[in-house]
Amino acid sequence: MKLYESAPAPSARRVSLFLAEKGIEIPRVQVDTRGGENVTAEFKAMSVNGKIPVLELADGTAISETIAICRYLDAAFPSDHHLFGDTPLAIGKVEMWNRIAELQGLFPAFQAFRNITGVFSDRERCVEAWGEESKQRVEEFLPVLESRLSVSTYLAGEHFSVADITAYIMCSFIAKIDIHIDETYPAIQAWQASLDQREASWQSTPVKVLEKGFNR
Ligand SMILES: N[C@@H](CCC(=O)N[C@@H](CS)C(=O)NCC(=O)O)C(=O)O
Repeated sequence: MKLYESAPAPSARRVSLFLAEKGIEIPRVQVDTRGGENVTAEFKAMSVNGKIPVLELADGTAISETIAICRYLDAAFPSDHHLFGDTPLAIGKVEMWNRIAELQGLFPAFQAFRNITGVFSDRERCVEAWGEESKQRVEEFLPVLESRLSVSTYLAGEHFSVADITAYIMCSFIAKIDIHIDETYPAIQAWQASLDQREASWQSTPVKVLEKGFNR
């Protein structure tokens, strides 16, 4: 099993935090996305969306999409640490909050960053107005997050879940579009601080084998 990633990228960090929480280590290959390694025909032959992260299994099967990778890992390495919930109600709530955090927070943040900065204008059309609109949607989502975290320890309830990983990554990524979690958001700040203290090492990426470059 190999994980193709670009370690500092937010989608790669989501998988890294999931792995750290589960205590799983897998070999990783660093893909230079800014340099366009992920848009080569070779990479696209493996990765259906042409993006990182991609998990390649021993038989060559490739799984794209962050949450699909996390779900695969969760099933392949069963443990009592249930990041997708462990009861029908918990599973439903985790799914709900993870989708809300993605659809209303993280993905608009990606759109804002990409369309405002034009970082990937070598491979996609960038529409600055769409970037600004997306940024505003992120700003409008923060009060939703604040109000949820002011009544709940974690996003989906009293247990830490993959939804917290998604929202946490969003909250740190938005600095790139000049949105900051300041004192207007005390509940978000307290939740961020508590996640920074988690036992699983969130600050360092556990890397077993670090290869540079995409060589198949
Ligand atoms: N929906 C995908 C998004 C993945 C994604 O946007 N990956 C970015 C890095 S965070 C990437 O590969 N960017 C390079 C590019 O778009 O060419 C997922 O959740 O895995």
